[in-house]
Amino acid sequence: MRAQKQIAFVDMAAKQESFRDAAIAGLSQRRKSIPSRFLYDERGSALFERICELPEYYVTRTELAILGERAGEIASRLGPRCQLVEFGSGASVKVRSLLAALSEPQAYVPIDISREQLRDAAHDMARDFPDLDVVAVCADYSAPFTLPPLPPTGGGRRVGFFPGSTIGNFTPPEATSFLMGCRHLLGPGGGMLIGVDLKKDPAILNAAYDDSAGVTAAFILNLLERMNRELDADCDMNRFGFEAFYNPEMGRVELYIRSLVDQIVTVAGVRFGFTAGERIHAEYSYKFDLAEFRRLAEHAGYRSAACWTDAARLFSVHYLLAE
Ligand code: AVJ
Repeated sequence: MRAQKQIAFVDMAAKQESFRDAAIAGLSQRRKSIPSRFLYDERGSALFERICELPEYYVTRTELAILGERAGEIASRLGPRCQLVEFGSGASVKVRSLLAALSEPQAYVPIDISREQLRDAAHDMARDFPDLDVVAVCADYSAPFTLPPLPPTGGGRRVGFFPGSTIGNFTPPEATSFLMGCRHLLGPGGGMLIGVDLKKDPAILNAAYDDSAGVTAAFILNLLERMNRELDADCDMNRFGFEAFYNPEMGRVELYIRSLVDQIVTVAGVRFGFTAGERIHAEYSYKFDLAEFRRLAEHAGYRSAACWTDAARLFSVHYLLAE
């Protein structure tokens, strides 16, 4: 019997870059761009949840199916008394089947930038997994040095969990340094369980990222509406459009906001000129084949220990071990 489970909350979010600074810096560049993590305000998070239910967006349901069907195999790979650290835990949905399958998991460390969602999820997890220590960390995990030292392990392996193919939002060099940062954070013998979306017929990708109901367009254009709400901006939503396509040379889906006319927009008191057709880059979603991702992981100092895919080979879940 364990003495007592605990729930703790560590708030590092004060150090975060503000949306205002990021928007002004991004719009001042020759090629305008806003970091994709700013897509996820309350409205953006709700729109993303709707994306996950779209018939065209196979990503979430395929990954959940792999994690559910292979939970036993995955759990035996990770071993007993694991400490699970989730990067970008959101509502802590995907981790549940894994935690339920693990043998005597010791601790769950959800890391997320959204304070309220994190607090709610941490309480739900502590309630539903009463033998688990829950240490919630409010932080921007894409800047690994902002994370506090993790609680000590109970003899099992420390494993990072990074589902959703969120790794695909990083460029390959960024993904490599993120994985290196995780390796240092997790310590010797650490593991990473990562969801990675696979290369496939571009028609499937184009449909998944430019859905017929226009939910992805609303999700991306919400960046402008968020600027209107929070930064006293005056973006006219009738003067902007949405564009998304798979770029096979770069192996990524590219998502943009496009100015439909020549115009000047004011954001937080700063004026930005747009020519007709000019774009704001909002997100990349890199796709990999299995060997490509293994190579990237090796560059970051891991060896590939296992990999699971669905029958149609749409999506993959990789288990990496620190060398
Ligand atoms: C949550 C970053 C994995 O890239 O598929 C979905 C985000 N953007 N549709 C993805 C997203 C547009 C999603 N990730």
